[in-house]
Amino acid sequence: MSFNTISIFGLGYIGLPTAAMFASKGIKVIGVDVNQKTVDTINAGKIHIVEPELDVIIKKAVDGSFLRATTSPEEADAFLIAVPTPFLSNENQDLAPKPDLSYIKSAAKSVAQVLKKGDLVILESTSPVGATEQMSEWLAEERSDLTFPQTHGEASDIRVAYCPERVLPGHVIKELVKNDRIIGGMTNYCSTLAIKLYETFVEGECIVTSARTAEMAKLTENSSRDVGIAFANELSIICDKLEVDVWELINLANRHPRVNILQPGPGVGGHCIAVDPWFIVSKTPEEAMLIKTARRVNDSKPRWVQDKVKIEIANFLKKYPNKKLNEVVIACYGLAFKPDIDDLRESPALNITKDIASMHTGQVLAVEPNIESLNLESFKLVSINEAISKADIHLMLVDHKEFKEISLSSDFIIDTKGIWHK
Ligand code: SAJ
Repeated sequence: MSFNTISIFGLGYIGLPTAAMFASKGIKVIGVDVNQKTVDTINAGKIHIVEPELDVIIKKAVDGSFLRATTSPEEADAFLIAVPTPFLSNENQDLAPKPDLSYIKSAAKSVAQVLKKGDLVILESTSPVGATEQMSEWLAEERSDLTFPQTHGEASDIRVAYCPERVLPGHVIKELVKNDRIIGGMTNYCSTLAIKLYETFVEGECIVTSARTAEMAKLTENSSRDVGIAFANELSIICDKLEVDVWELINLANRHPRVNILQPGPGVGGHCIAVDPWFIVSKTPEEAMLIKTARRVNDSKPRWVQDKVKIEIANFLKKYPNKKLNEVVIACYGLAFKPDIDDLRESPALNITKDIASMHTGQVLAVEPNIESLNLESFKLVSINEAISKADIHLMLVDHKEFKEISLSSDFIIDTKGIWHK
């Protein structure tokens, strides 16, 4: 079977670069998105997200008529679903937030309208275990005239697989091509077809497993990182209490040949690592004790940083008794969710800065070299030099490369990333 036309549902951070990669290989790609503005932007040969190299590839693909975006489904030989899977926050704080599969459901219903015998449907969205089987059920509910792997195995009309993306924001184009790809077909033939599809542009190895294992693999990768970061964050809090330099400690411990501790910070942000572990916890709340605790540890770190700021304000006023509280200027360095990007989604640094601005009666300055302007009134976006010269208290939140050059002589520094420590 050959794939002449591929349709990708969800033209966001994963769907759009994936569409670009297929189109760059001369395959006809139809991108489907519910957002008309996104569709119009892409059809104009432009992009609505920030990702290095992507703009050039999309322009070429659209100019060459290999990529076209639309809001309604069209026939294709393979369908890739890359829609968001957010979680629904639980009113009961003790319970894990539940994944929201409604975007997958509506994409599946949309795909079902144009499915024909022999088509391949791949779910790429990060999903709880069992979501691919559920998606296949939703397809079957809509199309009783076709057969699906859950009832007809290898003989089914439609092939279904789960193939998670594992690319790092900021390096998406390179990683889409070079990373190994997990291929979780609902049957062996589903996997064979999925490999054939990805081999169009993937240079990494395509490794076959079941759909459920592929789903769990994606969640495991991000949960493993979350647990690792939680360990580092917990160490940073313990070390602060014991007056041990956590950065020196981690460097020393990491000299052991079998120890590799990650870096502490102000908390875990972004739309993957802070979310995906909950997909495991919500399915197995009794068993996933470590994963749940790691989430709680990382989620509690921003509050700890704010408490540190309060202590530092008190120390400052003790040293300068003539100053009033509302005269104390605080500078926050970095707003993005990680270094050297402009992405503010689920950013602990942004949330900490906002919270400090709402708690503190004095001026709060923020420095974010990757962002030119911000529509927020509670704090002022300033240059590095202005922050250094005006602030009384300096709070390092994101280790952007620009901040590593800074040399501060102040006694009032809170360095959550360890780049200014002596
Ligand atoms: N962080 C730390 N300490 C560290 C490493 C990271 O505090 O030692 C923080 C970062 O500052 C950030 C958060 O963790 O706030 C997440 O950053 P990240 O670089 O670890 O991960 P993401 O969210 O940009 O991308 C992850 C990647 N997953 C893994 O590395 C296992 C990526 O490969 C996935 O494709 C992506 O999630 C995804 O889409 O799931």
